[in-house]
Amino acid sequence: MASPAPAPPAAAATHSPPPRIGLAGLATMGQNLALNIAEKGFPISVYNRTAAKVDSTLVRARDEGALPVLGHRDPRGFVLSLARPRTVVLLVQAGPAVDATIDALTPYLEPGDAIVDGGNEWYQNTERRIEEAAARGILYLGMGVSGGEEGARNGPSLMPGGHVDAYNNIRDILEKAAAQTEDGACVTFVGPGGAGNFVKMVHNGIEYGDMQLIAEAYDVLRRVGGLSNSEIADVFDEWNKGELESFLVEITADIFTVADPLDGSGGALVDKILDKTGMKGTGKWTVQQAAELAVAAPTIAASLDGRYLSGLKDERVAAAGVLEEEGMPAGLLEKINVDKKVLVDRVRQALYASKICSYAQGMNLIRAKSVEKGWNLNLAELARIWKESLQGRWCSDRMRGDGL
Ligand code: NBP
Repeated sequence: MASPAPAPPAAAATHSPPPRIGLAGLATMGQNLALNIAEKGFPISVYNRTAAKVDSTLVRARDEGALPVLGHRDPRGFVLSLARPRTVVLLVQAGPAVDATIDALTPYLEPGDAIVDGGNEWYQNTERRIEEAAARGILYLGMGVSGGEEGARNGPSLMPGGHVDAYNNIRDILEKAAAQTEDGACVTFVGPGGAGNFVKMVHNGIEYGDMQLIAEAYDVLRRVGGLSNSEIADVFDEWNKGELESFLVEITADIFTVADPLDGSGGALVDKILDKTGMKGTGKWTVQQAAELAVAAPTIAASLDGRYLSGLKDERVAAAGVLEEEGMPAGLLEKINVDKKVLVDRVRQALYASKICSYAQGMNLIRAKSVEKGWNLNLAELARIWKESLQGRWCSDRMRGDGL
């Protein structure tokens, strides 16, 4: 086996002019966003608590076109490598890791410098940190980053909120790094305080709803319509050419064509996947906020319930046995006679209508929070910057690892 290419030196010699921006936290998201920014022509300093990720970032920067990435193994050298006013983007695990990273970097930051947390942070943590940073004269942004690994590398949707001057300092960089659409770059200054994180949280909640709706559409086609996997692949492929066109519908079509590599008889992989899922938390926060603000978000709430129920696998298997004993055999629905063509069209229309309802629920929640907090959020601008990922190709979490 070939040995991996040696890493370039961790701290490349000084770059002229010094980078305006640095990024701390080089796991999936940070590494890809740093390479994206460098590729757009902005030199960037990078740092990670564990030095191995600095090395792997430098190897990628070299291999992906000698990109202007400068590696640092210590927080001081990292911060001092930046031109003032400095901007340090954090992409570490949300919660205590963000506080730990801020503590490590802050002693070297000066008034007028800025911290930009790009994680999926609870908006109140951002509001606390804005105040703590302000006490030292440091600007702060909480910036939702959507698009997963692929988006971070090639064009995410960015939802910065907090101190507008921190945004203006790097606006040109963010506009180049973000996904591009015919309606502009998928970034806008969302609003003050924790607005950026709140909007990203609801955006993730909407995606929970989208996934549940697609799963239910599949279930009806399969159980009621009796469609085979290859017929369902064709249906989703066709839907992806119309108003339902989206990354999620596209990958749904694809999964039905994948054979299980461990099944010699060529069975489909989709039928071997355990119907049990978990979550990371943004959907739960969304539903909690909806309840707090007395906003109806039934699609997002149902998607959360679907996930909770999916976790009760043993109970569901036991219940199926009881129902069978009582004369309700599995597959009962498959005995219903339906016109497949009519069913497919009705499910398509239902899916489209439900998606519109789901997005409306999310927007309504954002509007209610905006009123409560006095954020004055521009909902049309939010729809614009989500255009590449959620809808059609609304710019966001391409479901590849956000762990929604
Ligand atoms: P993770 O959320 O897996 O976090 C790993 C990073 O956090 C590593 O750089 C790690 O450093 C650092 N870290 C931890 Br853990 N504890 C630390 C501490 N006490 N001090 C300093 N650094 C610490 O990374 P990710 O998946 O790239 O996500 C980053 C953020 O972006 C998260 O908030 C996530 O929710 C959000 N997000 C992720 C995605 C996605 O697709 N993954 C999409 C959109 C948003 P180490 O290397 O030294 O352990």
